[in-house]
Amino acid sequence: MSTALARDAAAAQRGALLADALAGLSAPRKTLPCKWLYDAEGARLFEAITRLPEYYPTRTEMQILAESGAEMSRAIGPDAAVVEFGPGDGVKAVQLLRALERPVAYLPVDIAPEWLEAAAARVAAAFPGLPVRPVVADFTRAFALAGRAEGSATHLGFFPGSTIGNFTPEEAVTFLRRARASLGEGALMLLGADLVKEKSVLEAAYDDAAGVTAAFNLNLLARLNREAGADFALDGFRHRAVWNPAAERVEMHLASRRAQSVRLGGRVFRFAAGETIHTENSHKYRPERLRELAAAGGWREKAMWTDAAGLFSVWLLAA
Ligand code: AVJ
Repeated sequence: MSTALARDAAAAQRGALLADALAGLSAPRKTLPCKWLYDAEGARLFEAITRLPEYYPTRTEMQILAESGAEMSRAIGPDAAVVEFGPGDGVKAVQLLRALERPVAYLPVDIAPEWLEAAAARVAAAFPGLPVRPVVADFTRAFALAGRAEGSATHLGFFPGSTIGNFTPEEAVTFLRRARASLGEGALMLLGADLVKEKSVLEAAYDDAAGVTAAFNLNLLARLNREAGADFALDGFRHRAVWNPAAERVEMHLASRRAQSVRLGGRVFRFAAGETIHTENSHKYRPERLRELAAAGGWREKAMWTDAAGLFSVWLLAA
């Protein structure tokens, strides 16, 4: 991407960050959208999370992709164009593309151009002849895939990592509907979803002993200071991760250690001691709930794979 385009994209992102922060901190229960956790520092910290002993999702999903890749490939068929939502570092895409028969293109979709470039570069290096077409778009909103890959038998959506869990179930249905519409006729979707399990395992995965997840969560405030001119005292908040059994989700919060006020965008936001900013939901699914969700989004189950311990699931859905 040219530097001018990158600069425009960065300015637009800062504007959107400020608008979201003003709206979220004005709400009766303060909240910030979790997509803003991923600036360069957040991405680096998330990468470190995926290697923590407590954080089982990444390695479990990679293991499922490795062990069942051949079966997935047979179910998907040849000549697929892979459209990945939130590609991260592109490692999972490489794993998937290796398993597929004659993939025809790779289209990573993300709001952060710098992330797209990392994923695109990794995939291009691993598959020199493969057309790689990054799409800068916020897939949490309505988006279009301008000019779908030509000559492909199938557009295969790829949404790994249980990122679907960061949506509320209603938002997840909306995302699935939109993805179905943009992927078009005969589309498939390979979807990773974390499964409901014991509270202690879930809470440890989001509140690790080394404090990496705490640093990841607190970086959101540091980012608001850096990019939106806020004046959060970083030692004034602490990380909390709690399993909400009614909503079947792990919630991340930043809890104010004391009564304090924070300036942002010309406004002052007051915090009571113990008051929290809700920064992320990570919904966990039971297979029957996931099936319902997929159906509401216009998809039916073709196959499902899980690990021996039943920690994580990978679904092949058909439009
Ligand atoms: C973005 C879905 C992969 O919710 O598990 C990890 C983000 N947050 N630890 C998740 C996250 C805290 C993660 N995913």
